Amino acid sequence: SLAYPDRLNCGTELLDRTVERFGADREVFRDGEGGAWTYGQLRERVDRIAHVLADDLGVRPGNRVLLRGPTTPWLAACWLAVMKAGAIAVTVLAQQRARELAVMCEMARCTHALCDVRAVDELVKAEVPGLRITPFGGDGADDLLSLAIGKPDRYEAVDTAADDVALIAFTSGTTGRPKGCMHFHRDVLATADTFSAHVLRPEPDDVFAGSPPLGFTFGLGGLVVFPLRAGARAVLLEQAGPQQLLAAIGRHRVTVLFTAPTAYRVMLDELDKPGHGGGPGPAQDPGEGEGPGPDLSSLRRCVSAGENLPAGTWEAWRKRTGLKLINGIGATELLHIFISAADGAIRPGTTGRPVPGWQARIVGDDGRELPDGEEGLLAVRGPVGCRYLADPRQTEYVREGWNVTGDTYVREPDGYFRYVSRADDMIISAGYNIAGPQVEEALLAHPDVVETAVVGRPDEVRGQVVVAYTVVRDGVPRDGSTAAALRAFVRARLAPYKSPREIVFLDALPRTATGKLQRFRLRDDEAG
Ligand code: 3SK
Repeated sequence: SLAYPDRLNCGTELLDRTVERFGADREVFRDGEGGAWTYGQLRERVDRIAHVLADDLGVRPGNRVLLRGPTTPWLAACWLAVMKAGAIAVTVLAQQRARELAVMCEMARCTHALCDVRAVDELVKAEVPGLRITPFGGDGADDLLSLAIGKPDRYEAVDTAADDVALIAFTSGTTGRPKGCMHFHRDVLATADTFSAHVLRPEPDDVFAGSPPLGFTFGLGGLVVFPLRAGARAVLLEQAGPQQLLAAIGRHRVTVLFTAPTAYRVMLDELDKPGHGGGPGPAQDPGEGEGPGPDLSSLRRCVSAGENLPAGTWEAWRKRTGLKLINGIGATELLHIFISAADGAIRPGTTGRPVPGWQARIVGDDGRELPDGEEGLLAVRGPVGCRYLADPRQTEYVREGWNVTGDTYVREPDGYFRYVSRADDMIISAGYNIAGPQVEEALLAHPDVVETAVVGRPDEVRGQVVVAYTVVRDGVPRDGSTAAALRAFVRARLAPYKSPREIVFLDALPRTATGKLQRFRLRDDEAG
């Protein structure tokens, strides 16, 4: 069990304690250009920024400080400084627009903002009353980094309680309305001491990288909290699309990778292109005159989360790289991943088992536990709980002490949890229950399909019919013959009633800024 002292500052634990354990000279961050920071440099910069917050900007413990910018070591340093100053970091995404920012600042009652100079205009446009914005990364006299230069290089962290709020993370969710999730100092450490410690088991020599931004707790954990807790390193990439990830893995000898299933599929496509013969798995000689392709031989752990991982993607990654993807389910409400499995414990097609420290079960709509093999709602409890900022949806999410995540799952008799769908992704057609993700998985097995989202369209006769919004590879005709071929392909794999009535071709699927599919937008289109 996790026992933390009553007084605890997660910034001090992650930074100062790690320097004490491993020394100041180890590298901690590298940016996309290869600029390297040591732990000692990070501590010095964090402490100077914390002085600016407390001495110049008037930030007091408990004040809410918005943090916004692309993924850089400076943004990570600002987050740590806010922690050490005893304030509350309100993490948002660089892509979020003025109207969204205004809503979140108002909900979180932000008094201050530290904002990458390249992302300031949009925040100014949000016109948040009373918000004091300090840019960083520029060269003005009012820039945070100019202010920090004159400050002492050590700062004594505010003596926070383990259950003081450290972080407010917004989930835009897949439903469109933001919810602010409050997390304590001890919660931040608990993510590292459960999922990371037990599943990733990082070593100080590990190099972390990934696509989720620091404004998403998936990225904050994977790129800051987990590496720092282990005395390891992270590569912080401003542009972290599949191609950039492939390049960064070889260049920085990345060992632990975090991204979503879609990115693994796109990386596989890239690796299949002529000239990409690299990888630790079964050797594929590049053709004559072709380069060796990305070198993936450093990879040790590849985490897939953020959405369902189809078994086909797991198999294809294994075949191409020799590595077993680590599937996981997490939630902003619970900060990070709570069901997963690694190495020999992995069972493809399932998410895994509750991470040590967590419990999980399947419940019916009435909250009663269901037997193994029956589909129901996933309910979990553990060291981190959901605490929405004044939101009536709190009582939907937390029921009798269990966090009900909104995912439909089955627990297999051996204790593994298998994903079925988001509870609201179930399509009911002519009395049949059809899990949209199962149809998606069947379609994704077709070589012409890049992405697909399956939703129900209201239908007078059947209640709903199955419609598949689909992105096909470049050059594949988006016409009736492709649609017919795809429908036949699904019929050959699943009960015919699950096959889409219609295939709608799109250039791209609607996604949140964190990359989650927004099925509700497709469903809204269907509902007219
Ligand atoms: O999938 C998610 O929403 C998530 C959220 C936080 C941390 C990790 C994950 C995968």
